[in-house]
Amino acid sequence: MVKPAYVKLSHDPTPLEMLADWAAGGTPGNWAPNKEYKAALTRLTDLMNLYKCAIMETETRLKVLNARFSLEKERNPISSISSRLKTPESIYEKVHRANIKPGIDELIENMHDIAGLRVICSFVEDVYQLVDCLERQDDIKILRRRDYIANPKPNGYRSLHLIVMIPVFLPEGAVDMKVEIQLRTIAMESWASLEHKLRYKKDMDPELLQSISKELSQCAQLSSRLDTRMQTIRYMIDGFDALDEAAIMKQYESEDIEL
Ligand code: 0O2
Repeated sequence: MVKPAYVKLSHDPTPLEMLADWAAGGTPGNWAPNKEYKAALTRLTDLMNLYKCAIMETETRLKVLNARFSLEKERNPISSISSRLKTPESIYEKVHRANIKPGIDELIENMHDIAGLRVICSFVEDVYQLVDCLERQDDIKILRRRDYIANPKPNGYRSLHLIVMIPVFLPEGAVDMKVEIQLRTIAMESWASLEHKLRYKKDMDPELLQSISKELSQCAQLSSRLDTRMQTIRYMIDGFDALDEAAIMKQYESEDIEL
């Protein structure tokens, strides 16, 4: 198909316009305010709104679970929830980095974290309980589960990541939307946010970088042990009913923590 001649935009394109141009198969700098571009821009605007709604829907589900837990167990498993909608600028950067084929369907298929939520829990057990509850919700489909708590990354990163499909109920019917949920403890969050800062230090002296990475790796081990001990203390406070006291004491004895 021969595309209509490109004309230049009369203003500096916004990141959303650049993304629409990419989706329509345009060439950066040679704008295509043609039919494909206009349709892509309309669809992208709608899509971003849908992702925003998916974040709201997911957040509500998590808050409901938190409320039920707090009623039944007299404590909140969720310490905080934060959410973010990936910016068009960041999506634009990622489609090129990940070499995604131009197109909105391709974007939906291959980009999993446009809508993202981070759930911070007090204890590791809370993370697994929440995931369990989400998995049991009939209309939520788990597309991907990555358990970096059971299997930490080589740098020490721990967190549990889910990619889910959740229905968003609109006046015209339900639409399934993809959402990324990262669940972690307070200790994991504090480690990850510090480590995240390191990722953006591109011009750091290699020796310093190596020594910080080593220090971070040791902190990751300490933070993992801290999570285990905090969980154990909570069991002790709540009572040993469901637990094997001997196993807990053994765990204590085996911990050789240098703080
Ligand atoms: P940002 O800036 O936080 O958004 P995919 O989701 O498939 O495109 P990937 O890397 O295969 O990407 O998925 P994975 O392993 O589930 O990790 C995705 C996100 O987890 C990252 O998003 C980070 O938020 C977080 N993450 C993963 N590994 C690390 C790590 O080693 N350290 C820290 N601090 N965070 C990590 P982005 O888009 O890479 O970054």
